Amino acid sequence: MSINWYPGHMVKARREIEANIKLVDIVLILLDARAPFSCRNMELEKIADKKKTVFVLNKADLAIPEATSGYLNSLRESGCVAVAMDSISGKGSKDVVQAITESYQEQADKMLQKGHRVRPVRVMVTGVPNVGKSTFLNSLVGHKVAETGNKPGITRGKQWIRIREDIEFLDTPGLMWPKIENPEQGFKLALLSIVGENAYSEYEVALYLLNILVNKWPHVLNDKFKLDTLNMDETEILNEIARKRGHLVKGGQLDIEKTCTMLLQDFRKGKLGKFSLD
Ligand SMILES: Nc1nc2c(ncn2[C@@H]2O[C@H](COP(=O)(O)OP(=O)(O)OP(=O)(O)O)[C@@H](O)[C@H]2O)c(=O)[nH]1
Ligand SMILES: [Mg+2]
Repeated sequence: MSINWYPGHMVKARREIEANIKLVDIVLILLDARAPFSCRNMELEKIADKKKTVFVLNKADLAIPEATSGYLNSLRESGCVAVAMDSISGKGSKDVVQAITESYQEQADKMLQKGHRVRPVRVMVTGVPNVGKSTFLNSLVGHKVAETGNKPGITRGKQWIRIREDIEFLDTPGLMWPKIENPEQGFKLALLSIVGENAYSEYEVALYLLNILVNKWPHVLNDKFKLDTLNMDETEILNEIARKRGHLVKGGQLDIEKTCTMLLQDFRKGKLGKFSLD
């Protein structure tokens, strides 16, 4: 077991989410489209369950589209509302807005029946670290909202950001802690930078990456690193990539550390292609 994950802030994060959920009608749960099921935290979903929830598979641009469709279908079959989004380009934002307004419809109808005016729907964003919560919020709002947040001294409770006449977002996204149930999930979360780099060794995560590439996407190794054969184990592949890339330390030995860092960076930036891991 090489993922040492002790989420010390879990209790504080949970309390914060519990408090904020009381203020909203809808909770958006952001998941990484490349491994949405590995990002889920059922304990926190149970808290969110008191409200309507919408799953947003973010970073869809980095995932294999067919796999994303499959994940969406499986979430929908289990009764969830789920959409995909690329927060860098904004692709999918219309689907997000539609999912929000549809999820609010029942509540809005009740207000009308009682003769009340329908107030804007209030929404909060939650998700594991690095899943793109801030980017998502900025993308929907259309400008950086960090500056509008509560600065020290002028805090007067929560700030709301109006993204349309009928939708308001809570300014601070709720941080959810991933719950690691098994080593495989831990490796995926490390690969996606969802657990911090202190929790794992880059070497082991790089070996995990090479293992899934060999088994599922061997062409990536051939295309990107010009390996002539994959008839060797992952540590040998790693050496071979270091050799091909000329990663050397003084004295001419292979700089495996540098190769691991490069591999993980390239994967995370999408330079090795699109991947779906769940
Ligand atoms: N390709 C791609 N990158 C994204 C997307 N959304 C966010 N990112 C990138 O993912 C990284 C993390 O994004 P943030 O918005 O800071 O994530 P966060 O969830 O707010 O992170 P924390 O506040 O640290 O928990 C940044 O480098 C973003 O540019 C997306 O839809 N596609
Ligand atoms: Mg953030």
